[in-house]
Amino acid sequence: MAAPNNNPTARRHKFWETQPVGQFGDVADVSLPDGAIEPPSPLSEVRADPYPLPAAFEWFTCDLDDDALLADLYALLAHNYVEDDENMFRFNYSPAFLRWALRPPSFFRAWHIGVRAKESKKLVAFISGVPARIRARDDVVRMAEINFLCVHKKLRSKRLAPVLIREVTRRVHLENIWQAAYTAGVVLPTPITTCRYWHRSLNPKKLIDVGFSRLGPRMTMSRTVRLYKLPDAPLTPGFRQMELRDVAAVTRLLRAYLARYVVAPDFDELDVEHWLLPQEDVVDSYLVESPETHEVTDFCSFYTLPSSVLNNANYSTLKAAYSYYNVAVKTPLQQLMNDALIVAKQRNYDVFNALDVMENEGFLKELKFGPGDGQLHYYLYNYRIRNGIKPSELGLVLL
Ligand code: NHW
Repeated sequence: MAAPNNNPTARRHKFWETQPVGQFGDVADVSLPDGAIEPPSPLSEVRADPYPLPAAFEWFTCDLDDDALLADLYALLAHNYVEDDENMFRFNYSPAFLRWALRPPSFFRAWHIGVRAKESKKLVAFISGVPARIRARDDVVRMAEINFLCVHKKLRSKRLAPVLIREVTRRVHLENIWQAAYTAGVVLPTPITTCRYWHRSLNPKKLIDVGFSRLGPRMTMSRTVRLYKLPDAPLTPGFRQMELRDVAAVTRLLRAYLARYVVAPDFDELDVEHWLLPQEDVVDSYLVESPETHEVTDFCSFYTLPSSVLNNANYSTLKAAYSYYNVAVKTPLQQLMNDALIVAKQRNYDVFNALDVMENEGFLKELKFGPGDGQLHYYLYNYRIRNGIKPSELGLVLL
C-alpha cells in the first residue's frame, strides 16, 4: 500500500485544476508574467443561465434588507460555518456584521447567493461576493472579495462547493469583473501568502476555562491574570473614537500608509466611511487627535467576530476582536495597539486577535500575543503574483 500523501501540493484538485489560478506545478516557472492569468471574455460569451443544481435545490438571491432572510443566513452560518480543527469553537458572525460585510458601497445583490431546498425553502448553502478595488503592485484591479462560502453539514462532500464557486464567478463576470480575492484555512492552488493568527488574552480565566488557551508552565491562575492585566483607560493623549467628521483625515492617513504594501485595498472616502466608521459590536475605530494641532496623526481599528463555544457547561460565546487596519505615524505602533487592547478590554472582549500582516510583527510579542495554530492562506483568482509575497508585504484584511 502506498504511504498516505500528506503533501498538499501533490494532492489532486479536480475543480481547482480547471480554474485560472496559480497551479502548484507553475511555481518553478519563472517565465510566467505577473497579472491576469486569462484575458476577459466578451460579456456576450458569459453564460447567461445559472449553473444546474441537484434537482431538490434552487438558487435564491438573498435580500439582506429582509430581516427574516438575514436571520436564516445567520442561522445557516452559526451552525455550519468555520470551526477550529478540534471542533471546540465556531465563528458566530452577527446579523448586523453580515449586513455590514455584504453591503459596502456599490454592492451587488445578485452576489449574495443562496441555495435552498425547493420544497421546504430552507437555506442550505451560501456564497457571497462584494466589489472592491485592490492594488497589486502598481495595478489597481476591480475585484470581488468572496466570503461566507458555506454548505450545510448534511450536504458536505457532494461537490456543491464548486457549483457555488462557478455561479458566483459567473455573476461577477456579468459585471465585467474578472479577478477576486479570498482567504481560507485550507491549502488550495495557490496562496499568494500564508499568515498566522496571534491571540492576546484579555480575559485569561475564561479563555482557559473554555479550552481556548492553557495555563503556562509554572503559572498559577492569579499570576496569569496579573500578566495580562491592562490599564483601565487608554494612555495616549488625544486617543478617541473615530467619527463621521474624521473620514477625510482617516482616508488620507490610510491611503498613504497602504501604498507601502504590495497587495492592498484602494480605499476612497466612501469605502472608509463604510468599512471603518464605528458600529457597535461590528467595527470599532480609534484615532489620535493631537491635543495641540487637532491633526489626526494615528489610527487603529478592529472588528467584532464572536465564536460559539461548543460543548462547554459555563460559556456559550467568546467575544473576540480582530485587528483590522492600523496606521501609526506619530504614536509608536506598540503604544497605539496597547490602547486598542485597553479599549477592547473595557468593552468586555475576551481575546484580541491579529494576523502577522503589515507591521504587526513589530508589536505581537511585546504586547503578549501568542501564536495560534491556525494558518490563513490568501488567494487571488485570475491574477498571478510570481513567487508570492511575505505576510508583511500584505496590506489587505478580509473579514
Ligand atoms: S473560507 C471558509 C469556507 N467555509 C467553511 O469552511 C465553512 C465550513 N465548511 C463548509 O461549508 C472563506 C464546506 O466544507 C465547504 C466545502 C463549503 C467549504 N475555498 O462541495 P465539496 C470563504 O468563504 C474545494 C475554496 O465536495 P464541501 C472563501 C475543495 O478543495 N474551495 O466540499 C471562499 C474541493 O475542490 P478540489 C474549497 O466540504 C472562496 C471542492 O471544494 C474550500 O462539501 C471560494 C470540494 O467540494 C474553500 N474554503 O464544501 C473561492 N473548501 O479542486 C472563490 C473546499 O480540491 C474563488 N474547497 O477537488 C473566486 C470566485 C470569484 C471569481 C470572480 C472573477
